[in-house]
Amino acid sequence: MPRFRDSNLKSQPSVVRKERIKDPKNPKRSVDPAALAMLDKAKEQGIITAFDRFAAQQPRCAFGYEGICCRICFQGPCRIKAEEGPGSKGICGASAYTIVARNIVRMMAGGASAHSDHGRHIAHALLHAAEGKTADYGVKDGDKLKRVAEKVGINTEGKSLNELAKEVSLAALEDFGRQTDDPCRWLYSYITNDRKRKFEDCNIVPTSIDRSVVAMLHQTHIGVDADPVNIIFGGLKTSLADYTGMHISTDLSDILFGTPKPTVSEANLGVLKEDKVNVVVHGHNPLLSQTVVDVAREMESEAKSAGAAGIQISGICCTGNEVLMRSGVPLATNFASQELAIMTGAVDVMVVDVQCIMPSIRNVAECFKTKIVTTMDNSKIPGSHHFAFDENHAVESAKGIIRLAIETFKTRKGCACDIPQVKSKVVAGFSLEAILELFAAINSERPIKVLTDAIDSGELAGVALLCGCNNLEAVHDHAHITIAKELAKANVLMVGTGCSAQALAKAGLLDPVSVEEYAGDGLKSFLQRVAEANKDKLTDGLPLMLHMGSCVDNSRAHDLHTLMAEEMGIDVPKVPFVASAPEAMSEKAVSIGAGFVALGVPTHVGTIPPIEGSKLTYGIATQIASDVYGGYFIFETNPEVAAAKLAAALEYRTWKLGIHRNAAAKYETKLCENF
Ligand code: NFS
Ligand code: SF4
Repeated sequence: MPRFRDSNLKSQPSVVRKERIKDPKNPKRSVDPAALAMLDKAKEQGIITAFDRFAAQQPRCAFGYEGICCRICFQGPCRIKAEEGPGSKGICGASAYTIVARNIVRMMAGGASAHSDHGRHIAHALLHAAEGKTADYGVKDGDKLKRVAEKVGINTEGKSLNELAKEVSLAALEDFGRQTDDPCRWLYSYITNDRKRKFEDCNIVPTSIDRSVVAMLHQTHIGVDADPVNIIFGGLKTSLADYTGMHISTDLSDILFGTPKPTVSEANLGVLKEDKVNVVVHGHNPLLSQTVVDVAREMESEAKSAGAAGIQISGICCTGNEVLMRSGVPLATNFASQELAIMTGAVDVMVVDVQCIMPSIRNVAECFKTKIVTTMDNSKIPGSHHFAFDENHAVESAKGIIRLAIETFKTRKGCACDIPQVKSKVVAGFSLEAILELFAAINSERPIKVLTDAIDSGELAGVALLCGCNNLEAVHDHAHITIAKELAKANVLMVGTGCSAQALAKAGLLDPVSVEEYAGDGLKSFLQRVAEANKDKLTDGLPLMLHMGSCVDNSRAHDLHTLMAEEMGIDVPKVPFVASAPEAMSEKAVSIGAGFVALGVPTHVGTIPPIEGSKLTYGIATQIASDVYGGYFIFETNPEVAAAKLAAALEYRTWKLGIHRNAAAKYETKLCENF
């Protein structure tokens, strides 16, 4: 990690392990007023939630927490129990560094699988739509289809949209199963040439998604790789396969459902309506949620004949982000508080697809009228309803789900609900295309220059991506909100995704009025200037953070980073761009984070992943990563200190770039390539 002006700022957390979890036995650990109200209700009614189960799990096993428990073969679990002697290694002789490295890269393989399988599902839907095999989906955004085709090197001339969609989806599917040694096409179409060289030099170019995951599981089988650097580099290859899968998901979802544009909506449990049929979509895949949203619009009259005032759809987790971005559907809540939405008693159906769905939602639903509907072959919860969802039965299944919700509403009608009257206005929908269009109102030739000029002039301190999950280990939403407020004060332009963006949405930080309260002078003038130039499109102004979408849409943020690098004439690790996952928890977060680091981004994580058990592996994540890729991890559990570290990382890059630019001007040379 580079040295910062304040030498107290390091990549290690400032908080010792014992003090990291505030008040671990107290189940009321949230700063969201709606969640707190529901936690009180849960206590009164004796309903157990994730907040209680977190307290029950304390204290956690130190071996697992530090990553030095190995369960890769069943001679174990082996734990590293001593500094030396037989207890200092696993039965097979694996050292702490091998065990920690193997564990963490297997998490990357899990994350890459989840994102990519989602992308594959969408690629199949696009292919079948293009071949006329399903009537339920079709190309909605032909312009995006052409842009993507051109970007990945497919000739568009003289081809119909369906011909092109078929070619693009087949090319995407090839990235999953290519057997030659050519690189993943989506990865190589979007990164800089300098990054390609770097990845080739380090031998971490994935040739296909499936192959890189299989290779990773092989490499970490008992008795294969013991070298932590080689294992972690294998993990980085998998994380670049993850990036490939995420980009495919974003691109093909935009083609099928439209590229997001700024939209006004609301967030938090107050969006649920007692007198309406409430359908909550939860999970990740827009194939399901977008169809439910579209079908619900056509079924309003059925709901009204059942005595409801209409149908209210709202979202949780990333599928919620997908439909917010494209259709302005309000957000109910984010990951940690998913059970609490059911606690309102107002949810008729919670329909789930894949990932981040707590199985406990079914237990909470039992205490109310709520029905849980699962939809995917690979994601079922015992005791819930299942509507098999595939491309050929999408509309039919969505209709069945809405009808079940209407029937449930009939039995719920008249029962008391407890909907906390808490909600905030939200302006979201900032795809990269939407952001560039806003900038184009100021500089139509080179829109991205509006941003890089603002950094060069010192108006903005840089760009930060806020992303990632909730983790019950943290006080729900607190770190997301605190870091956002601190970075806003420091004039950092923020973009966001995932449950992080949802935390800010609920807290009112995606309401443009928050700019006046929290933004520093530079950020304020930048946002106001861009909003002013786009008065016709942005009737409500710009919010403090630009919501770019779900977690797969971190690919949009990477593209912004790459565009900045190209405009500034430098490679990505020199751009003042940082990322933060203040409350990360999932395997997907591990693979996204590792990908960010390989793409040259200083990446803060506010909840410590299980790697502290090996100083060597920890050093690879923080120090060696920085030396090789220019990106590195910053671990910090205190959000104020984390914001200071992120601001310092930006300052360091701007300072260094300034020095090299001055030197280049003074000596009339080109900008040095290797700083
Ligand atoms: Ni991302 Fe989205 Fe949320 Fe974390 Fe889960 S919903 S894909 S993994 S918890 S941000
Ligand atoms: Fe133990 Fe080695 Fe088996 Fe891991 S792989 S459980 S360290 S014997």
